[in-house]
Amino acid sequence: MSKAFSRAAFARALPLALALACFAAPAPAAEITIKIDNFVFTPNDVTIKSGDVVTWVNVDDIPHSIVSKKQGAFRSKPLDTDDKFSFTFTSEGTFDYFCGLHPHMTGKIVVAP
Ligand SMILES: [Cu+2]
Repeated sequence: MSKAFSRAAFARALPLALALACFAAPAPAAEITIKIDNFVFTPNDVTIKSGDVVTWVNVDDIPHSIVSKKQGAFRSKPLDTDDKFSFTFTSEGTFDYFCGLHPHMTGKIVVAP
């Protein structure tokens, strides 16, 4: 392959490479919904990516809350029926949480790179 040919091929391929690079850009943040019903967080154990948003929705007929075991990571106020609480996870790791009103209710968010 001559230098001239490869340069021309490179020039032709460049727009395609740029287009692919755009597709390779970080995916938009996903939004994950966790339902609270009958004293259970569903899904209970979720793996997400850094930047994703988790929204808890209380569809139970009594109040619940979301409290991170890791002090201060996140904490909702008590959620009445149909109330929501959202948190954007920006650091990797495992975040165990529980209901502040019923501590036996637990769940886990794993934030992968
Ligand atoms: Cu609760």
